Amino acid sequence: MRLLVHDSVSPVFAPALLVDYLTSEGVDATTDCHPTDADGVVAFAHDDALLDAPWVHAITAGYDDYPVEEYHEAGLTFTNSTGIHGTSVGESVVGHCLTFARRLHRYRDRQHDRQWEHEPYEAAFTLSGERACVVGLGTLGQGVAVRLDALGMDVVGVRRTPALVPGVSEVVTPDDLHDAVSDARFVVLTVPLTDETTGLVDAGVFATMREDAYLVNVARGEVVDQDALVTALESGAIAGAALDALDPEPLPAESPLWGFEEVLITPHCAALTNDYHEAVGDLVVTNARRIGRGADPVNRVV
Ligand code: NDP
Ligand code: 7N6
Repeated sequence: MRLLVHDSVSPVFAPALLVDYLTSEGVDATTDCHPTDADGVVAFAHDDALLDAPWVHAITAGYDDYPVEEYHEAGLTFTNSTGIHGTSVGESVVGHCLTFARRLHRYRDRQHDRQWEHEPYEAAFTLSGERACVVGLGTLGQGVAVRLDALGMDVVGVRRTPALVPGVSEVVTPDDLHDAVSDARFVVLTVPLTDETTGLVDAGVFATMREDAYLVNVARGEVVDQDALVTALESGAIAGAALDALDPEPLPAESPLWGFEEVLITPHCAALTNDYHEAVGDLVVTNARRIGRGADPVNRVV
């Protein structure tokens, strides 16, 4: 079994890091062959040459940018990296919520002006006792839920299968999204981008949210109606937003979202961490071995 680590992974980690890790685990890997000559390709983005490979592994959980139907028709095996982001994204979301509650973003803004000044007395709050609504309760959602619960928050969740998961006190289905967000201080988006979730958070949802509520989007930009978000922020329908996923990416310089004091924009980095290549590598090794012995790979999409 010989694997190609595709150059598209470069924005996330140096391809050689994964080649070295796979080699150390006894899997033959290179950055330098054509997909046709490899038994599998590890990629961050699709290109048509991947259609010539028997197996493509996405280093991401989201695969909304991949032509899954074409892969299916081409008869290739396609696997993703769901399962590895609970800790990194969970900690990032805790950071977003704490930043707003403890006003850290405003102090950091003022630091650049060497300004020693308190926030208004009413502005600071504690997460403990506040409610979060987490939309999507897979790896990301559960990673978020257990951490916010540990900070004393009441966490409710939304998913299509209304089964409870650790850290969550109540789960409802998407039909009850409005009810679920209506009394939450934080609404956290951790769903995949699908036909059902495109534009899920729209003007109606913002109208239902509390005026002191924050949206946290670590899913995909398209899950939110971004024009409606700008309107909601301008009108004070919600208090603010932490946005790690935007539409489009990078967010254009002229977007009004850059300018709000209560908006925290991060460049799709909530999952980035210095052992990301190892977490992906472990999945790739597992699947290389499984495929090698004719077993079904884990995290199979098609
Ligand atoms: P999982 O497949 O583990 O979880 C997805 C969850 O969403 C499940 O609980 C599923 O439950 C729920 N879900 C699916 N459709 C709907 C719907 N229409 N309404 C409500 N809930 C729904 O995926 P991950 O947690 O690993 O990743 C989720 C997404 O997060 C990725 O697809 C990706 O887009 C994004 N992501 C972003 C990262 C970042 O860096 N910002 C990092 C990693 C992922 P059920 O089936 O019961 O509905
Ligand atoms: C860069 C982010 C995912 O879907 O969006 C994330 O896994 C990946 C590592």
